[in-house]
Amino acid sequence: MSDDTSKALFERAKRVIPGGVNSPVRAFKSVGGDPVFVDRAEGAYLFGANGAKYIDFVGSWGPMILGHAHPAIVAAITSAAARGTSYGAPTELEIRFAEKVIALYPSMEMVRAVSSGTEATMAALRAARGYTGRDLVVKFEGCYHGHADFLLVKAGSGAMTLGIPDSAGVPARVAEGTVTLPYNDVPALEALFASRGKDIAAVILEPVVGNMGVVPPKPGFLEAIVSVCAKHGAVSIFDEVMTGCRVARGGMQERAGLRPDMTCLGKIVGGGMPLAAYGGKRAIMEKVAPLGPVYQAGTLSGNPIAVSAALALLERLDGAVYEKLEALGARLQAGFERSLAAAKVTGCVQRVGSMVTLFFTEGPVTDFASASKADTKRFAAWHRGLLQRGVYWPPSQFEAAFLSAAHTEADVDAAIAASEAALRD
Ligand code: HOZ
Repeated sequence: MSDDTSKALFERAKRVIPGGVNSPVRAFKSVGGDPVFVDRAEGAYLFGANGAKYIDFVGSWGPMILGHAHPAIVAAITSAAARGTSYGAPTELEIRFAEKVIALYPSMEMVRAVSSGTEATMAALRAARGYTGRDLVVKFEGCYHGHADFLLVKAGSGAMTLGIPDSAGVPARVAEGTVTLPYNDVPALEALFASRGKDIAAVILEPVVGNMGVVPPKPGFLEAIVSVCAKHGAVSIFDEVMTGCRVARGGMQERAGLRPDMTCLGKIVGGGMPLAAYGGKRAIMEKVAPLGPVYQAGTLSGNPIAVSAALALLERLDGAVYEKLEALGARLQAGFERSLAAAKVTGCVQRVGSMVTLFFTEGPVTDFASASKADTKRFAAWHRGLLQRGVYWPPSQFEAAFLSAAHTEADVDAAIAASEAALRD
C-alpha cells in the first residue's frame, strides 16, 4: 500500500504538533514508519487518508466494543447535539448514566462523571486521600493510570513504550508520594503495608493490565489487594478504564467477584466520547464537593452528547456480545499461537476475553520485569508486516489489542494469515 499520503500528513503534523500526534503512542515511534492518518471508520474497519482499508484491532484503544460508527450511537449523538452541545448545568441524562453505571458496578454506590480516564484516577486518588487523611499512594510497575504527575512513576503504556516510565517535569517530592511494587507480588504488598500501612491512602491497579500488554492477575492477587487495604484502612482502587465493560459487563471485578472501595471507568463506559467516571463507597464519595471538602470539577463533565452516546452503547451490551468476543478472542489466540509455532518464533499470546497481546518473549509475562524481556525489534517487524497486509495493530509491544462485536471470523482469520506471513518476512 502506498503511503505517500501518510508521510506527507505526518511531516505537516510534525511542524505544528509535538511529534505530529496528540497522544504519544500514536506516533509509531517504537515500530517505525509513519502513522496511518485516519479518514473514517466503520464497523471493524479503519479507512486511511491514504485510501487503504485496515482491519482495526486498536478500536480507539478500547472503547469501540460495538465497532465504529454504530448507527444507534451515531443517532444518539446526532439527536443530543441538536438539543445543544453543553449546558454546564445538570440533566436527567446524567442521572440515567450514574444509575446505569451503579447497576453494572454495585461496588460504586455513588459516581461522578468526568471527561477522561486521567481525570477519573486523579480524582479518585484525591478522594481517597481526603477520606483517609493519608498521603501515600501505591501503584504497580508497568500499570498506567493516566498522566497525572504522581502517577507517572514506573508507568506503562506510551511511557514504557518510549522508555520514559518516570516522566521529566514531575517534581521529586511529588513522585516520592507514590510507592511502586511489582505486579502480582503479594508478599511485597504485605511487606509494604507491614512497614508503612498507617501512611497508605490507597492502592491503585489495573485488575488486568492492558498498559504493558495484556497481563492477567495471578489467582489471589486481586483478593489480596482488597483484603490488605481493608485490614489497614486504605482504599482499594480498581482502575477499570480499560477492563470496564470489556472483560465483562461489570468489568474485572464482576469476573473476580470482588468489590473494591473505588473504581475508575472510561473508554467503553464513555461510549467512545470524552467521558469517564469514578465512584465507590458512599462514605468516600460523600467527601467530594459540594458534599464534602475534596474539590473536583469540570465544565464538560457529564456532557449531554457524551452521556447520550454512552447510554446508547451500554444498553446494547448483552450476553451475546461477550460470547462473541470470547469466541473471536480464542480463535485469534489459537491462530497466533499456530503462526508462532509454524515460524519457530519465540512468543506468547496473552489474552483476557477480547484483550490480546502477542509478546515476543517466552512468557508467561506476569509483571514489568518479564514484559521488559520482550523483543521489541521483532515486534516492530511483525507490526510492519501486519500493517502492510491491512491489519491495524497497536503500534507498541506494551499495549493491548481489542476485538469488537463488529469483527467477523473472516477478519480474525485474515489477521492470523497476516501474522503467519509477517513472521516469515
Ligand atoms: N493511553 C492509550 C493507550 N493505553 C493511548 C491513547 C492514545 O494514544 O490515543
